[in-house]
Amino acid sequence: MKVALITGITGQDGSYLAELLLEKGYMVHGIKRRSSLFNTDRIDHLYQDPHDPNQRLKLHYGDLTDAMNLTRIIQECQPDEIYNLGAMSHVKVSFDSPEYVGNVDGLGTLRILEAVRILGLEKKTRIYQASTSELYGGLPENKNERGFYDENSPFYPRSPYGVAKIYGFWITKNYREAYDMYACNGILFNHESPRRGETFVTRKITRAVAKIALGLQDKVFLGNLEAKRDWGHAKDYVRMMWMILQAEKAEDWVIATGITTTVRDFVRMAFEEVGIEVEFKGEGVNEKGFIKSIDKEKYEAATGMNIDQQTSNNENRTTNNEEGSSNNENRTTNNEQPTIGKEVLSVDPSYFRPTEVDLLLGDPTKAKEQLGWVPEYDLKGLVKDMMQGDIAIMKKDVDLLKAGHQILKQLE
Ligand code: NAP
Ligand code: F7E
Repeated sequence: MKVALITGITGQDGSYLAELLLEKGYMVHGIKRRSSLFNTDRIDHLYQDPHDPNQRLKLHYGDLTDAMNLTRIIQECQPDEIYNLGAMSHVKVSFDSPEYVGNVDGLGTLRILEAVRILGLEKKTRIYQASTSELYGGLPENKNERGFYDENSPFYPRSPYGVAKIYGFWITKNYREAYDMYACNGILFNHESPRRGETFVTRKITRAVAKIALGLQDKVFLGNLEAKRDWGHAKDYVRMMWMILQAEKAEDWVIATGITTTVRDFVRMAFEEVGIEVEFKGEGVNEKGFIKSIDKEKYEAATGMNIDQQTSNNENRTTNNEEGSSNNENRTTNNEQPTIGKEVLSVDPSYFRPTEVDLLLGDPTKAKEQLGWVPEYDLKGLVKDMMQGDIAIMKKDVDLLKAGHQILKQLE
C-alpha cells in the first residue's frame, strides 16, 4: 500500500487531496496543528477510529516551524509521497505577520526536504511543493508572447507571502538538482471550492450573496474590484497534485484554467445564481453595487423561499458581524429583502493591499499535454457549487433564527 503524508491536511486542498488518496487506496498521514478548538471540520467525514486495525487515515500533531517534530513524523510514516500544503496562505494577512510567513511557508519547505535527506529517504520519497501564481506578481511585461504566465515566466512576488513561497520554490528545485531528489513544484493559480477559507474573496462573496438573498445581511464590503484572477476548482487542482508526483520525471508545472475574471464579475456571477442582477455605479472607492432586477422564479428555485417569507427572518435576526458584512442588531423590519435598487455592495479601502497583484492568467498547456489533465469545472460550475454550498449553510441559520436560536457570530 502506498503511503502519503500531507502537511496542511485540515485546509481546503488538504481535505480534497486526502479524499482522493484514500479513494486510490493510500495510507494517508496528515499533520494537524494543536489548537484550543477542534480544527478538523474539513476532514471530519474522513475520520477513522485509531482502534480500527484497517485505519488508513492517521493524524499527527505537528507544525512546519518544528524541524524535530517533522523529522520524527516522516521517520514514523516512511512516506512514498509528501504533499507540502501547509502554509499561512492569506496574502493580505502576510503583510501583518511577514516573519511568521517566512518561517512557515519558506523555511517550512526546507525542513521537509532536509528531513527526507537526513533520514536517507531521498530515493524513496517524492515531494510535492505547493507553489503559487503569486510568484509572478502579475507584472505585465513578464507574460509570455501569448499573454499568459507559464513555467518559463520570470518571478516578481508582491507580498511577504509571495516572497516566502519563492524561497519554497527555489529550495525545492535546488534539492532536486543537488541531491537528485524527486521534488516538484506545482505552480497553482487560484483555486476555490465550497471549502475555501471564508476570508478569501470568492468565499467571502458567495457567503455574503447567500446571506443577502436570504435576508440575513444587508450588504458586503470588498476591496479591489478590478483585480483579475484565474479561478479554478480545488477538486480539479488536487487531482493534478497527484498526477504531478506520478510523472516519470520530477519537474515544475503550471496549473491554471487560462481564463481570467475580475472580482466584480465574480460578484455578478454569484448574484446571478440566485436570480439577482447587480449593476455597479461610481468609480474607485465610491463604486457601489445595486440590485437591478430579480428573476423571481430563479430566486425561488435557488433559495427555496419566496420573497415575502423573509419578513419573519428579519424580525428574528441577531447580530452576525462577519468580515465585510453589515447588519443592524435586532432588526424588526423587512427592508433587507432583495428589492430592486437596494445597495448590496460598497468598497472598503481597508481591504486594499500595500502592493497588489493586478492580474493573473496561467497557461496550463504543459500539464494538459504531458499529463493529460482535463479539468471538470469551469468558472460557472465553480460559482454554482460554491453558491449551492453557502445557500445550504445559511438556510440552517434561517431555521435557527426562526426557532428562536442565536446564530454564530464570526468576528474578523
Ligand atoms: P488553506 O486552506 O489556508 O490551508 C492551509 C493549511 O496549512 C491548513 O491545514 C493550516 O492548518 C496549515 N498550516 C498553517 N500554518 C501551519 C503551520 N505553521 N504548520 C503546519 N500547518 C500549517 O490553504 P489551501 O487553499 O488549502 O492551499 C494549500 C497550499 O497551496 C498552501 O500552501 C497555499 O499557500 C498553496 N496555494 C493555494 C492556492 C489556492 O488558490 N488555494 C494557490 C496556490 C498555492 P489550520 O487548518 O490549522 O489553519
Ligand atoms: O484575493 C481582491 C484581492 O485573498 C483575490 C491564496 O490562496 O491565491 C490566493 O491569494 C483578489 C485580490 O486571494 C477583497 O485584492 C477584493 O486581488 O481571494 P484572495 P489571493 O490574494 O489571490 C493565491 C494563488 C495563493 O497562493 C494564496 O494562498 O481579490 N479582493 N476585495 C479581496 N480579497 C479579499 N481576501 N477580501 C476582499 O474583501
